[in-house]
Amino acid sequence: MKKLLMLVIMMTALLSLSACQKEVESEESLPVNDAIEEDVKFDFDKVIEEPGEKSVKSFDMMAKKWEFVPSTIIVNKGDTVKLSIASADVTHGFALREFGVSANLVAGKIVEIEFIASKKGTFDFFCSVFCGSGHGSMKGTLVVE
Ligand SMILES: [Cu+2]
Repeated sequence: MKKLLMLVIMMTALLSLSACQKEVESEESLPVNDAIEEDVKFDFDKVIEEPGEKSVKSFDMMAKKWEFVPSTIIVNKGDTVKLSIASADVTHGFALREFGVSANLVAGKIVEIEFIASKKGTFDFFCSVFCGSGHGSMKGTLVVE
């Protein structure tokens, strides 16, 4: 009777031991799963960035003595920015140095300007054609988020 009890105890011990081994095996296979998840995450980040780069932001703007209306433009990094600028009185200019933009705004005409907001930051644009006493303060701001 004692021998049978011992046998049962040994069997139980063996069974629980093999159960432990199984757990260890499943833990060993985890790093492989982690590696796959990291790859998926990397692709996911890429997808998030791409739609922003393709969007187009269009603005109608008025230039007049001595301001731009609107004077602040907010876009996202990567946006294609299209400005349709009309001068209401005399010839003005539109200059945005950081993006290589410079144009004359002849009175009575609508001038189309297009550039890509390729870097984040706050940038000043200004009138580049002398237009009178307030010329020096004829400025606006482009915010690229
Ligand atoms: Cu001016």
